[in-house]
Amino acid sequence: MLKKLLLLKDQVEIDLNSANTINEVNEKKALYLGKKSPLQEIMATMKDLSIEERKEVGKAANEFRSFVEEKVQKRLNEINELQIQKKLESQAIDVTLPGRKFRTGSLHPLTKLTREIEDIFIGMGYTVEEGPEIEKDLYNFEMLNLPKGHPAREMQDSFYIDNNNLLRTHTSPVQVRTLLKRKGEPVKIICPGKVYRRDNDDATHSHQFMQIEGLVVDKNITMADLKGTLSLLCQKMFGEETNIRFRPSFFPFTEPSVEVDVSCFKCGSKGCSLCKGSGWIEVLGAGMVHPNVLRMAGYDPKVYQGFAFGLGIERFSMLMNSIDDIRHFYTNDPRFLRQF
Ligand code: 2NM
Repeated sequence: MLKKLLLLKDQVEIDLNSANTINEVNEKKALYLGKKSPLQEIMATMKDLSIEERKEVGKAANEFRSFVEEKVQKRLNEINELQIQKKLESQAIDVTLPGRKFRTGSLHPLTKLTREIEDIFIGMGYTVEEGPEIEKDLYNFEMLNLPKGHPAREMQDSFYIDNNNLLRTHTSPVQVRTLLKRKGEPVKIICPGKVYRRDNDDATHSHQFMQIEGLVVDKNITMADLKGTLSLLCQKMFGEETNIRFRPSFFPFTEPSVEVDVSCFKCGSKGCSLCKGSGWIEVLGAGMVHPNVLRMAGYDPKVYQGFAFGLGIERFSMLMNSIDDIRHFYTNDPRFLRQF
């Protein structure tokens, strides 16, 4: 009987090592220590043995039980260890993999150009003024020398809200508001912002676009100041070599009024498709502030003079970046926006 137990020990180890789950280990344990195990069989025969034999067999049986329990615990520890190992492997992070790209938004190209132009004028001592997009007819037209019924209003078809209010057609009303606020003191401002004109949208027209207008009012302001200012702006925008020229024009709020051309930066004024062979490209409107505008805003035109100008931000950006359709700015395709 004792020999039988010794032989079983080898079998215990082999059996437990082939058990791969906690359940399997417990099954094997029951096989060797449970009710129908050889150990219990041996214990059942104890009552028929002598005291001497009983001692011996009892000792051997206890040893065997301890042996099995020790091996069971050892195998359970191994299985536990293996499970932890497996879990760690399945949850492993490969720190050498490339990270996920984090896409950030960016400023709209029109916002960027607006700020660039603002910076140029801030550098010349201008301040930036803003105002409402819904305007009084009074500020948008009347105080700019465009009384109700004036034929020049037709240059700017408008979106009216009622008889006295409309979506502003230019940012000039902001300048009128500023003149009224400054009450006869000198003014040196630019006014960027969105403006609205009833128009049929196409590659070069939009019913809603962005503008920057500038205004300087002080004593002894002449057209030479205007030309020097715009010359500097255009050199910063289109390159140091850029020349500008004035052509006579008409705006109701300026007298005299001019269209401003820049020498063609694409061909160096030799003549190309961009400048239509002329060597010049029209980029701005400008003029000396009309005495009526000054007077209505509370400035004596005998004492104060002023110059003003206006530019379309989309048109500037299209020229600078060879953009063929103004609608690219509004459809916001990331492939377009990413280029800025
Ligand atoms: C332009 C062209 C010429 C202009 C005039 C004024 C004001 F308020 F002083 F009368 N603001 N802006 C002006 C003059 C705007 O844009 C093409």
